[in-house]
Formats: sequence, structure tokens, C-alpha cells
Amino acid sequence: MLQLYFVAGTPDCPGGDLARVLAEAIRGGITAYQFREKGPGALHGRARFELAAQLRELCASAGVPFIVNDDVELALALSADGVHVGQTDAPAAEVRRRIGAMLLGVSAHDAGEARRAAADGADYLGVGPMYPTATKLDARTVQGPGVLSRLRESGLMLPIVGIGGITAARAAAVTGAGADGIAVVSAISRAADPFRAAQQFSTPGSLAYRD
Ligand code: TZP
Ligand code: MG
Repeated sequence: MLQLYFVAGTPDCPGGDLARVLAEAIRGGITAYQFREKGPGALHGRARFELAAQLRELCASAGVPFIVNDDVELALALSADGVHVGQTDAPAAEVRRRIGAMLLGVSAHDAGEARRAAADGADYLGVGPMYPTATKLDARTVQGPGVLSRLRESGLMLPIVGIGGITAARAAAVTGAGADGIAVVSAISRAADPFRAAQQFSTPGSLAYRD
């Protein structure tokens, strides 16, 4: 499910039409979706909840896991498939206790954070930014795919998605360095044709999967 993980909110989509973009991305072959509604132009309150419910439904009918960024209450209310938290969000161990068997993803930047996330019950890690990104304004320093090789060399076995500035041309470098999949925002959300953009990542041969 981590092979092609699409992450997006309203502000990531031209015209704010996230439902259309997600439907196209699903048709193009994404394997998971994260609802990350934040930043300038993000929806709040009832509008945010209703959009999330609509997207949850879209994912459910396509069999695509629906993961909520940093909002346990929303994830529980929508019976989401998982929650993703960063290092400055609620502690992963506490989130694990609240969500039970739901998937838990944690952003990690080095071996220390990765080990702690694993001990706290993470099912997978998001590691980045792999490349420069204009999507996350407070993104850390670019790490490059080399950080993935270092995490694997340190013995880390948890599934990992690389994130940050990943394009179809860069995907193989990320999976080749030790990621199980890639997470992308703008390469799909801002593409003129999100269906084709997703398809370019998901077409066999376009990603160098590890065995
Ligand atoms: N976390 C690290 S980089 C990033 C997040 C959420 C944004 C990635 O966006 P893009 O458009 O794929 O570079
Ligand atoms: Mg967060």
C-alpha cells in the first residue's frame, strides 16, 4: 500500500478541486491517500469534515487506504484506515493507544527518531525531504535518498516512504536507496492531468522496487 502514496489537501490542488484530483489519482493507480488539509486556503470546521467524509468514501469504494494527517478525532469519526503524525504532533505512543489497530505512520528524519517511532508502534515511516520541495513551507533540510541507505544500514526494518520533491524521474533513486514506496503531493496534485501523472509513477517499470 505504500508504493504510490498520494498526500494532498485543498491548497495543493489548482482551483481547490481535491475530490476531482483524488478521483483521477485513484484511476491512475495510487495505492494509498493521506488527507493533509493544512496551510493557507485550507478548509476548517464543517466544510473540512464534509470534504474528508467525501474523500473517505471515494477511497473506500476504490479499496484505497485513507489516512488522516495529524487528527485522531477525524480519523476515528470517519473510520479511517490510519493516522500520520509528525515529530511535533501528538506523541506517536499516545496516538497508537487512541487508534488501536489502525495504521500509524510517523515522520522521521534520522535513526534516533526512526527507532523511537518503531518502539512507539509505528507501522511505517515517512522520511524526507528527499529533494527540494515548495509544498511544505517548514520542511527540514533536504536529506537526499542517502538517508534511506543509512537507516537501512542501521538495521531499521520498518516500511518507509520517501517524501519531498519526488517526480517520476526521481522515484527509482528513492526506492533503490531503501524506501518501500514514495509519497508525493505536487507531482500529482498540480499536474495538468493527475490521472496520467499517477499512471507515470504506477506503470510497471517506472519504479525500481526492492524484492
Ligand atoms: N513532508 C516532507 S516534504 C513534504 C511533506 C509533507 C511535502 C512534499 O510535497 P511535494 O510536492 O511532493 O514535494
Ligand atoms: Mg503533522
